[in-house]
Amino acid sequence: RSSLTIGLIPADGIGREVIPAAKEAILAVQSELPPVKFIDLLAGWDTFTRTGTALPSETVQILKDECDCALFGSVSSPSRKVAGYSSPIVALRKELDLYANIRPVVSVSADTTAPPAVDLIVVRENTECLYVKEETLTQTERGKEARATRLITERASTRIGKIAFELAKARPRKLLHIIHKSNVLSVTDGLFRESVRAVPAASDGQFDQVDIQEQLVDSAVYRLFREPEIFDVMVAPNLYGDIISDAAAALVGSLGVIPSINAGDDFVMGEPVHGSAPDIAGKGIANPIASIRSAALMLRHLGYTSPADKIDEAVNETLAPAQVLTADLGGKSSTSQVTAHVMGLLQKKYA
Ligand code: NAD
Ligand code: K
Ligand code: MN
Repeated sequence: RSSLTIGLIPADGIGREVIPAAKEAILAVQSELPPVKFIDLLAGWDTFTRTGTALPSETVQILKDECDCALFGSVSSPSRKVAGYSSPIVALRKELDLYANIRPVVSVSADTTAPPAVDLIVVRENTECLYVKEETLTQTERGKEARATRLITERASTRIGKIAFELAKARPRKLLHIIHKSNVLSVTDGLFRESVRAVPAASDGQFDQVDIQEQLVDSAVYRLFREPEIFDVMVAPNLYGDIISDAAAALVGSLGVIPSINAGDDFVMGEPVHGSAPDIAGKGIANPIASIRSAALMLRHLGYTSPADKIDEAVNETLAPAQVLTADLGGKSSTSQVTAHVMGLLQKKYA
């Protein structure tokens, strides 16, 4: 790659406060990257209220034609149905075929010699399940009736399964839990489970060392809270993966530290797992760590391992001493103070 063009889509709420921190992190490691260019792009609720669309076609076109990757903040989607509005993040995942949502959740402690208490990756299928958003409302004799389509395909389950096996294979414990509810949903979740289970047999022994386990989604959450150390890589259909990763975030202190990438075969988009946090938006106190880590995860996915490692180290050197933290982690520092602290540590690594 002779250059690296990164689309920046802060979108709404705290997305606008934390995506600048991710940009700063990339600028701080740019000596190890090809020449970097950023393109600011619009999407979100605010864009919808001003232009009538939450995802302007120009944004999609520039991402496809000019960008190597992107960073997305968070969108404020209303809980009620609003005519003409549709979540841009769900649309982008489909539009760019970003079929894998990879969400590492790792605890950081002051004792750097002890293994982390929580060290897992949630691998969430990112294009189907209930997120196909085919919902209908009908008026019946007995009142209103709402239905939703839950789509599970062999193709999408197999390709997310492959990603999960590859991640598991590269980790020391090589353990994969398939999360499902096929005791009840034997057709849909049954297909997900079988498709993931069929991956090793079709992969020429590549995944022979991976230990395959299963856990029903409800007891998976229970076990996650009681004994998080049993999990290594967890692969799940879209909705379960969304819920499990927020639950796992609580185990390591805050949603404000959990990064993700939305990855496809040709494109990757970093994104903090959290939403637009209207309760704290505009106050300058949002935790920028999830976005900074998302930048690192995106660079790692693109093969830039050394700068990604340096960003992650600077984040860990900030979290472990627990002196410069935002309020969600019990601290008193602002978004800009935490960002400046991480950047200071990063600068030292390049001095
Ligand atoms: P949320 O993630 O925005 O917030 C949940 C809680 O975590 C809040 O108390 C919030 O203050 C806190 N929090 C989240 N990120 C934080 C950070 N970086 N620093 C400190 N505290 C943080 O979830 P929600 O309240 O359920 O949703 C709010 C809005 O965000 C909704 O409109 C929802 O649709 C949207 N949302 C968007 C995405 C996305 O863009 N992919 C994801 C989830 C929710
Ligand atoms: K987000
Ligand atoms: Mn979520």
